[in-house]
Amino acid sequence: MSLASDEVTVRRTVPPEVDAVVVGAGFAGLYLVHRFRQMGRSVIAFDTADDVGGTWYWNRYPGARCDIATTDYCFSFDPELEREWTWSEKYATQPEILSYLRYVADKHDLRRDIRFSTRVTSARWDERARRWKLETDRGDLVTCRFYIMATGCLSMPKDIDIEGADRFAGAVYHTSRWPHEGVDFTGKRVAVIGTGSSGIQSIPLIAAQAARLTVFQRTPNFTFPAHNGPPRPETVAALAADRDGYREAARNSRAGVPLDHLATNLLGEVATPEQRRERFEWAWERGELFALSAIFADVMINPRSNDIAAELYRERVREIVKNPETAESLCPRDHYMGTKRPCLDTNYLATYNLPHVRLIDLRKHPIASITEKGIDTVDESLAFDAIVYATGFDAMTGALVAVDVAGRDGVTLEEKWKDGASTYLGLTTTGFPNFFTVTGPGSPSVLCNMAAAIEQHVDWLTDCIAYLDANGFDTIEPTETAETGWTEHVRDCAEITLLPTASSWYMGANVPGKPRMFYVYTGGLQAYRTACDDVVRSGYLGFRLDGPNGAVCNNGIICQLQPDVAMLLSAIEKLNLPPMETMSPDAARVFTTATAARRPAGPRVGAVRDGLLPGSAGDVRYRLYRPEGADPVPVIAYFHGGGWVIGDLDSDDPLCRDLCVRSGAAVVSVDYRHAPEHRFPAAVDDALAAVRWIAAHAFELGGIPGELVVAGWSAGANLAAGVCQAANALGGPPIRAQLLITPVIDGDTTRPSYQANGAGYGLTTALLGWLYDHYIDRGDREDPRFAVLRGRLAGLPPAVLVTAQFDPLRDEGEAYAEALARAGVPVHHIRARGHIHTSLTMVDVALSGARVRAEMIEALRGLLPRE
Ligand code: N01
Repeated sequence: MSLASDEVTVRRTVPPEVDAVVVGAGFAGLYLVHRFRQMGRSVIAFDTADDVGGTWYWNRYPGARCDIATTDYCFSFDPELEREWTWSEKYATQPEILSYLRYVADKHDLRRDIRFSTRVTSARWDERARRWKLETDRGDLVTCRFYIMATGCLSMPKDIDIEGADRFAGAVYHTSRWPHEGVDFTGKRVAVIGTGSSGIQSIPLIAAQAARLTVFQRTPNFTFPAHNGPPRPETVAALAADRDGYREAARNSRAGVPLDHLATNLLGEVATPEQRRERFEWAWERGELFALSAIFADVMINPRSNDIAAELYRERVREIVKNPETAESLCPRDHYMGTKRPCLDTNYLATYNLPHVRLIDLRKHPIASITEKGIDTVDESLAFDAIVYATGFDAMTGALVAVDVAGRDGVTLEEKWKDGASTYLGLTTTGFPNFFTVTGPGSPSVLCNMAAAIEQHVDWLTDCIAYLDANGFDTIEPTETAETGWTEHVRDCAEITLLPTASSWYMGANVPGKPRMFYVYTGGLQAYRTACDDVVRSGYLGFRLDGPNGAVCNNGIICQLQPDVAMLLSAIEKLNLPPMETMSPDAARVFTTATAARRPAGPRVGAVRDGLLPGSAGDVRYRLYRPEGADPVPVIAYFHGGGWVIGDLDSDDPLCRDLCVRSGAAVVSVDYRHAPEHRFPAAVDDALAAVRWIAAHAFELGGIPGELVVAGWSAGANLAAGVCQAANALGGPPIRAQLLITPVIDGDTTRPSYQANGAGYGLTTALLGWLYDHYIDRGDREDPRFAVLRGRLAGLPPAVLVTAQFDPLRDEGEAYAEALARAGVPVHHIRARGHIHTSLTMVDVALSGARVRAEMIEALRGLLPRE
């Protein structure tokens, strides 16, 4: 009998009331018990296992190891523990990690407050008592103020969903429920189903014993050699030199491991073939998951860049695996590299060169049924002595909803999350007061070093509890507003990456019927930590704190900017550039041109041609973008932004390409005369002249006569709106639709958005004032050719109008959308959440803008003739 079992026998009393109940005795549960004790709070933890360890208690299959270097994948809260414990390998084995967790439990005498072999079966919030009431499968009844689920992200095995699975008469194993005494496969015919991390780690070791090993693979995975061995010397040295500094750097890194300095600026498509190979070799040799996502700067966001890296990977598979058919089957093609959890392995691919190992590609030879003797594919019957299921988990939510947790009004977590999990910070959820999930859905968890993520969560939630007590509050619960905002932010972060494109367990796609969403926060640990700290600094923003002296609620949303826009703004702020309004117009133009020259070029279009068209006082330049193909297409006359002072055909070139590709229309970008050399109404007159000319020459431009859209961004949208009004008043040319992207509408700087968004979001109120002054006399500012809101709106062409949440011009755009609708003009108004004035047009820079442009073009298509 183990030490742990002795403890179970001796200490099976459960106090009826405690401050906190914790479910789980893995990394998170252990640290929680420790922290609560330190705070002088009573705590009891439950675990179904008969010892500590959590995931490392259960996952004992051969080859089970961590895939984050163990020098990082460990606690940092106890410096003494750090000095006492030495890891033997870069990636320690499951037994070593389990020994470590046992050591931690012993050192801090944690088992005293843990009840093993006990399942919490139900947890109900009692609103009157303001307490949670819990029951266990051993008949315990416990009341507590705080209920914390530290159940892990990957602890609930997925049901075996293969026909006939219960018929097999031989031995059956699941990697996540491996017998403690181990399994000897010597002389056995073994089947392994599943090639995720568990399969890939165990297959080489099972092959080393088995007489015959057959691997059933549905999806090939990307797997890189772990190059395991002693801990990395530079990490050991860095820890020895400055342990605190190293751990602090880890806490403030993206992945919870201080490796951010290894990231590259090299883009996959820009890299030369030699550079691509060099980066791939670096990742292959580095033996670190982090390296995969750092092969190219854009490998996780740009499909073409990812394809380049993936093809190099496939080449490597073909080099290693001798049988060409097997090699092809092992080449992943149905998902981008890194979008399903990639693996670190030891001799995985080479295992398929062994004569007694065979791969069955289930895409070509699906399983028909499991039989009493083995497995029937559609082509053959195979007999086995043992089947090993490495088929994965109901990840992220499975263990949470497995307990019957009912919050306020008896609503269960399962009911609340039936259409998808929603949390505030991955830590709390509305309707469930005083309830916390450690590494819950919507937190960085499995996309970073879990140990670092767990410590951050436990520190945050225990600090929060200390705050409640110190300030006389009984309960804490997030608001709907905060939770919705966070859920949107989690989705926004995921959507700028390729991650949601795969049918992965990150998406819940491996469990039939599970709502599909991206369950993990992809913004990184550092950004997440900042958000959590900002919530506290803002008086627990988005939480309602309740106590005998009343409730306090600073309702609101944390992280409202689109994540990439926030990054851009912070990068720009660091450049400490002079404000444009302190420059001369010429200097501002030079500056804009220099900035534009360094941007990504935008998508390829069928053809681009520059030309001249007659403006109202001489020729103006235009640039024609044609989609692929020779058929006549609708035409978009486009006016660039730049406040009538800066900007030109080049400044909006990537946007015009994007519009052309997305819409399938020809885009004619027009360069009108600029202020202050040519003040109002020179630009308006040029714009109208240009649209007349474009309408009259539609056929030569490859357009369909009469199918004309007038579009613009910012000041260009002001011109576009003015042209539509002029054409309406003059009886032509006919305009099918107008597309106004974050337009200037009347320049009324008294509107609230000029104050709220006037500084810190790129375009400033000060710069707008400078632009208006260069463009137009104060006495002319009510002229409807500038203040288009004052123009005649009835009869205008249908409009697609885009406003951005953090744009000083937002409110005038809103006002125009409303006014158009009131005047009977069909309006599709897109409110670009989390965007700034410039972000929608920053093609391939602010990636989140692509979604808005897609919506914009979709709306426009609805107004154009069908092909
Ligand atoms: O599970 P998985 P896992 N018929 O879901 C296949 C962590 N972990 O236990 O991809 C046939 O990744 C399934 O196929 P498909 C790590 O985060 C870490 O391996 O759905 N096949 C897939 O190949 C990891 O990502 C370590 O088409 C079926 C496999 O089974 C996570 O845990 C070690 C099937 C399941 O792969 C989960 O890993 C181990 C069916 N009916 C795990 N159903 C470390 O290194 C499923 N599959 C730290």
